[in-house]
Amino acid sequence: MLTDPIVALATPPGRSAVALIRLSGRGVFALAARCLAPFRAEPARTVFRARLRHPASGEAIDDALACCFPGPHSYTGEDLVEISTHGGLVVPGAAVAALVAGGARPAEAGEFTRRAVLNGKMDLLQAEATADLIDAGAPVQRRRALQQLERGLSGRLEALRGEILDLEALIAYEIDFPEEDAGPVAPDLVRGAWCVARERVAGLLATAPEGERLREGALCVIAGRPNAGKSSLFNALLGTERAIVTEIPGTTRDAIEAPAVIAGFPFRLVDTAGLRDSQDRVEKIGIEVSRRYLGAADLVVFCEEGVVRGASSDPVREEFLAHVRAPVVVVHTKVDLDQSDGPTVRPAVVSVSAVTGAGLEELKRRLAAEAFGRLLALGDVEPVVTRARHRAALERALAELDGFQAARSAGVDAAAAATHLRAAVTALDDLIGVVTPDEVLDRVFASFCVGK
Ligand SMILES: Nc1nc2c(ncn2[C@@H]2O[C@H](COP(=O)(O)OP(=O)(O)O)[C@@H](O)[C@H]2O)c(=O)[nH]1
Ligand SMILES: [Mg+2]
Repeated sequence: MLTDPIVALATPPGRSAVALIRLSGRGVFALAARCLAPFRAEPARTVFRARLRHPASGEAIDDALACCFPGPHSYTGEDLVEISTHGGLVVPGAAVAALVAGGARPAEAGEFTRRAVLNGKMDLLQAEATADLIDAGAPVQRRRALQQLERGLSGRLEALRGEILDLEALIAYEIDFPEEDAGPVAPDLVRGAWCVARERVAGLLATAPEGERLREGALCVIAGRPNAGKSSLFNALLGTERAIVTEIPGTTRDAIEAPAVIAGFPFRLVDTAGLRDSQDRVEKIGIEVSRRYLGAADLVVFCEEGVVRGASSDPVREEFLAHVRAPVVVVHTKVDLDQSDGPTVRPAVVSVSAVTGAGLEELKRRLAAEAFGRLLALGDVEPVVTRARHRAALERALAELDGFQAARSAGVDAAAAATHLRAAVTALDDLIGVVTPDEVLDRVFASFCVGK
C-alpha cells in the first residue's frame, strides 16, 4: 500500500490570493507539526491558524491556515492535511520545500486520487470524472463530469451488473436441475432477461462516439471556395478576430484551429484555405492541409456565397460533398448583401452574415445538433461513456452477452454458456475498477495534474 507521506501544491502556481497544499500518508500529522506552530490535529476537520516555518532553519515562511482530516474520512482515505498559504510564485514553493524537508515526498501526478481509488473512496470512473471536471472547458463537459463523479455511470453499470448476475443465477438453477424436460426455468424468462441486459449495454455503447467527442471537442472544419466568407464566419463563431480577413481570394493559406464553446458544447473549429485549383505553391500546400482536416472532421461547414448560391450544380461543391464522410452543414454567407426578396434558400441550409450576426445563433444550434444530437436527445440525466477505455469494456461485455445467446441457441450446455455471462460481468468490473491492475491505473492517472 502506498502510504508514504506525499505533498503537493493543489492550486496552480502564479499570482493568487491563496494557494492550497495537500499532505497525505502515514505520519503526516507529526510531519506537519514539525513545520506548523501551533499544530492541532484535533478537533478533526477544523481550520486553525499557524506559523509555517522551515523545520531545519526555523525561518518563518508564511502565516497559514491548516486543517487535519484523519483517515479514513479524507479525500485519499489516509491521514491528510490541507494547508492554505498566500499565493504567488514564491510562498507556495517555499512552503512545499519546508514540508519536503520535514519528511514528505513530492507527489506524482494524480497520486492523491490514485490513493483514493486504492482505499475505496471512489471508483475508477469517479477518478476519471475528477480529471474531466478539472479539464472541463464547456458547460456540458462540466455537467457530464459532475454526473459521472456522482456515480451516474457507476450506478448504471452496477445495476446492469446486477441484472447479468441475476441471469447467471437463473442459469445456475438450470445447471443444478439438468434432467428436467424444458429445464425448471422458462426459456422466455432467460431470453427476456438477456434482452434487457443486452439493450442496456448497447444503449450505453451507442453514446460512446459523442461521449468521446465531448471530451475532445468536435472537430468542425469550415470549408468552401476562396472568399466565401469562411474566415469571417470562423471569427464570428469564436467571437474574436483570430483569422485574417481580406477581400483577396486565397488569404488563408494554412489551417487555423481554435477551441470554441458552441451552445454549451466543446468544439475545435478549423478555418481552412479555400478550395480551388491553384498554381501558388504555398496555397497548394494549404489546400492539401484542408483536405486532410476534412478527412478527420466530425462535422463540416461548407460556405457558399452570392453568385455561387442558387447555381444548383456547383462543381466544386459537388466534388467536395462526394469526398467528405462527415455530416455537412451548408451555410450561405453574407446574407446582408442579399438583394433578392423572399426565401431563396433550401431549408437544409443556414444563411448567415458575419457582419450583422444574422443566422449565427441558428447555425450554432445546428452545429450542436449535428455533432451532439444524441446527447441532446438524452438530456443530462442519462449517463454516457466518454473514453476509449469505457467503449472497449462495453464492447467486450456485449460480445460476451452475444456469445451467451449464441451458445444457448446452439444447444451448448448451460454451464459452458454461463461462462460468457461471467466474462461479461468481469468486463463491467474492469470498467468500474473493482480490481484494477497497476498498468490501467498508470494510464488513467497519467493525464492528472499534480496535487489531485
Ligand atoms: N458584407 C459582408 N461581407 C463579408 C461577410 N463575410 C465575409 N465578407 C467579406 O468577404 C471577403 C472574404 O472574406 P473571408 O472571410 O476572408 O473569406 P474566406 O476567403 O472564405 O476566408 C472579405 O472582404 C470579407 O470582409 C459578410 O457576412 N457580409
Ligand atoms: Mg480565409
